[in-house]
Amino acid sequence: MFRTPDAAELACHEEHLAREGYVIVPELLDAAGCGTVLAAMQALHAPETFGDNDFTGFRTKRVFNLFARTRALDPLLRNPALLRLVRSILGPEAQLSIASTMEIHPDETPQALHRDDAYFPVNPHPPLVVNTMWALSDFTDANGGTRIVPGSHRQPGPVDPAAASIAVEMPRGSVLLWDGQLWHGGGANRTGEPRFGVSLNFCRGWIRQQENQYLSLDPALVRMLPDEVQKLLGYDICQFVGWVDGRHPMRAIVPEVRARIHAGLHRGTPAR
Ligand SMILES: O=C(O)CCC(=O)C(=O)O
Repeated sequence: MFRTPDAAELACHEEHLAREGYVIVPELLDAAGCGTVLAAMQALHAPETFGDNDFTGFRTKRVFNLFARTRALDPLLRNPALLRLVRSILGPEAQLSIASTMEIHPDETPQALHRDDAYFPVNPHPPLVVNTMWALSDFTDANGGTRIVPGSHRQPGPVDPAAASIAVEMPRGSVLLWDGQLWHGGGANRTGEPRFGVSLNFCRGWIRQQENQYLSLDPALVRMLPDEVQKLLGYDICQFVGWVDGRHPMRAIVPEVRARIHAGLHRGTPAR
C-alpha cells in the first residue's frame, strides 16, 4: 500500500520541513491504495453539499470526524514515514487534531491565505501544529493544488496578500506536510475535475485537539481500535495531561468503569 522512503530520503524531508515550513513526500501511497481510500471518501461525499462561506468554499465539499465514519484512513494515520516527519516537529507525543476531506470542485475561487494555528492566543510560540494533506487526485496549479508561502512559518506577522504564494503540484498518493505557522490556502480550480485531498492535522499531545475526539468517537469503537490508533486519536496521557479520575483514559472506555466514574463512585478497580 505504501512506498517505504529510506533513511536518507526521510532525513532530507525532515530538514526541508524545518527550513521551508513544508515538504512534499512523493507518491507515498500507491495507486491501489489511492483507489481504495478515494472510493471510501467518495462514498462519504455523495450526500454532502458545498460550503456556505468563502473560507470553507462555495464549491468545496468537506467531511469531518473521519475516524468515526471509516477505517480506511487508519493505515494513513499510522504510516511510519508520516509520523516520523510529524514527530520531528511536534515531538513523540503528537496527536491527531482534525481529520477532514477537502474536495475542491471546478469554479472554486482561491481560499484566503491563513495559518492553521492562528487560533492560539500566544505569540510567538513554538510549532504546535503540523498539517498533512494526502493527495487522492493529482494536485496541480490549475485544479486547486494547495498554495503555500515557503519559509513564512518563520515570519512574525501576516504575509502580504499579494505575496508570491506557489501552488503545490504533486501526483496522487503524495503527501504535503506543513508547519501550522506556514501561510497557505486552497487554490482555485480552473479545470473540469474535482481535486481531492484528505487532511490529517496533528497537534502537540498536551494541547486541546481542534476536533473534540472524545465526544466525536463512540467509546465502544475506540476500545476496538489498535493501541497505536487510540493513542494517536488522543486517548493517552501526555505530560500529566489527559487522565480520568486519576488514571489512564482508556480505563474510562470500559463501560462499567465509566459508569462508576460518571456516578461519582469510588473507582475500586485496578489500574490499567
Ligand atoms: O484544500 C487545501 O488545499 C487547503 C485548505 C485549507 O488550508 C483549509 O481549508 O484550511
